[in-house]
Amino acid sequence: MNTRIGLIQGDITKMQTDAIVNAANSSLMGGGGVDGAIHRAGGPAILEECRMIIARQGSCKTGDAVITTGGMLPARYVIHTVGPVWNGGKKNEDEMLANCYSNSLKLALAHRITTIAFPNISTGIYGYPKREAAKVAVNIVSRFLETDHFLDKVHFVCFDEENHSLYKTLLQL
Ligand code: AR6
Repeated sequence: MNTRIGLIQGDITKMQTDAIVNAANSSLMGGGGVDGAIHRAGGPAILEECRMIIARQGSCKTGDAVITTGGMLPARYVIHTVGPVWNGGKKNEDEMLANCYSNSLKLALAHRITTIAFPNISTGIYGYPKREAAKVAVNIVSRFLETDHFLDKVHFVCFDEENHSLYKTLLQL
């Protein structure tokens, strides 16, 4: 059990952390699932900044992360990352998913963010098996925290009971 990792079942848009992470797509133009919920709750400022990012750098690649304001959300920032679409497991999905978490955490540190909340990236519309995704997420975040001493708390926010129970077991809570 790592006291710098928290587990919550609920809606990530309600999190009062410095940043919340969005499971976006490479266009950064919004979508369904958690992406839709974040844009709805955060308002148009987020989409406006996403547009500027796309104009500057082009699309956001799988595993990469970018940062915008949180708009009307309680969180100050939204870190948008693009998870892999599940393709059977032999297309480097695990590495790309791990990159989502580590690149989001690196970006958080660059902005002096100390509290951050992650959804279960790729486990909805993108079809990544929940158990496999949870193992990747817990491993990479735990490893990251071994060498980082700046972050206070990383929350995993699970929307559904199945993910919540998988994380509970993996985190030994
Ligand atoms: N708070 C926390 N978690 C949530 C919420 C919420 N409000 N709503 C859904 N989830 P998904 P993906 C969970 O489909 O699989 C979008 O259209 C959900 O139960 O949101 O990475 C994007 O634009 C699931 O466990 O993201 C992309 O096109 C997890 O969030 C595509 O979907 C991720 O599910 C990304 O697919």
